[in-house]
Amino acid sequence: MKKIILPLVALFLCLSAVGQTFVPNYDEAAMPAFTLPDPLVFANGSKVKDAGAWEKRRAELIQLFASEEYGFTPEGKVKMEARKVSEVQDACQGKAIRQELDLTLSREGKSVTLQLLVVLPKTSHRVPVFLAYNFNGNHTVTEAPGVRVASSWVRNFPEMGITDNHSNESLRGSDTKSWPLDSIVARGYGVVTLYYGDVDPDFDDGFKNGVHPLFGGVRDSSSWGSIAAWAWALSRITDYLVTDKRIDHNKIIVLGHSRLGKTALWAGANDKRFAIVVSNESGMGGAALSKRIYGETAWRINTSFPHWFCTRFRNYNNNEGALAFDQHELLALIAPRPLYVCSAEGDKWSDPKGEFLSCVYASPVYELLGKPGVGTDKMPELHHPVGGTIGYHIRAGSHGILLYDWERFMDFADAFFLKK
Ligand code: GTR
Repeated sequence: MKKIILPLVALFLCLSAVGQTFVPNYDEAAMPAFTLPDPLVFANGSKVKDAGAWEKRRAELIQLFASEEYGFTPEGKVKMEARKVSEVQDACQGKAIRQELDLTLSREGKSVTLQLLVVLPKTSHRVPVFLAYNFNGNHTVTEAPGVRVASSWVRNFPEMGITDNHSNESLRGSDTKSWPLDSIVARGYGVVTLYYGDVDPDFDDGFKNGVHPLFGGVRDSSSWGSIAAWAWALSRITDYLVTDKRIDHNKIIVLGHSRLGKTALWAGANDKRFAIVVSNESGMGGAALSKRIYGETAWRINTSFPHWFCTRFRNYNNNEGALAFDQHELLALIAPRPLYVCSAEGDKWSDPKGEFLSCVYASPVYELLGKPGVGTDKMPELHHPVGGTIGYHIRAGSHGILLYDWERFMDFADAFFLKK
């Protein structure tokens, strides 16, 4: 008997050590009691009564999120150089112009090059664009043979022949389902995308690669993590996009799925040039309320991805109740700009209800600023988008970004961009 028990105990200890025994809570009844902080109350207890006071409270919240969760982004400027690498006039069945660009960011003798893919409908007027990272390289979002294979570090994917952290042709067009470019262009929207690993490779390397080294190596417990770096680069790309006369600078939509949805929200919170912010199934550290302890938790995310947040965020491991803020306040930072949040029924890990409730609790800030929020506190049915200046839908299916989602984002954006 001992012979069996001892190895079992050893296995259990081993698995616990690497966190494999984590059992997510999917039971509303098992959630702890919690009180959400009111976005319209300053840390000192005084109330936010008007738009002017909200700007001050907004600044206070940005400091709080930076210090405790995403980390502070350094203030220094980078030099930026754009170089056109390719251009075709017949993309998307002849309806779009597709360009590849190298955007090189340099500082203190170091540089990082981001490879942008820009797909814009052929038209004589300026177009609205979605700015969104892709997960596996520009060559995965289209089957077009000319688009470069990602050259920076990628996750291994042995089934597809990727074993040395370098991508290759086998992934070309592998994610077109998430990137319905023809349909997007047909509705008059452009897409600007790049591989997020160009900005900061998604593994824990002590912040030695990607854009972090441009700002020196000194770090403390509130220094920026990878999400903040990815968010910062979205703003640098926007510095470039506003120089492109084919793009409507007042209609740049920042969008992201999952970890990149967390990124889009933090980018949208910090940079008011993003006219609309879209979070697709961003979950923990994104749109979902942390204090609900439903699905992914602070401990789980900080353990799986120690490089995403600042190290101070680990203080909330199994201790979400101690957070002085919650993610509805991240959404509120986007007010009064339009914000769209979406969930998938099968993506319980991201806590769909927690994402919806975040919209509900961010709404009073929109209302203070004279805009309707999400307009209901009742979780909508599947495929029944709701909302005013905050839009929300939940669809059937699992974690992912589909044509259905894109169509709803464009319906939402049309409602703001096309109105007189
Ligand atoms: C998961 C992670 C989530 C989400 C997701 C994704 O492993 O736990 O927070 O970000 O990855 O980005 O696909």
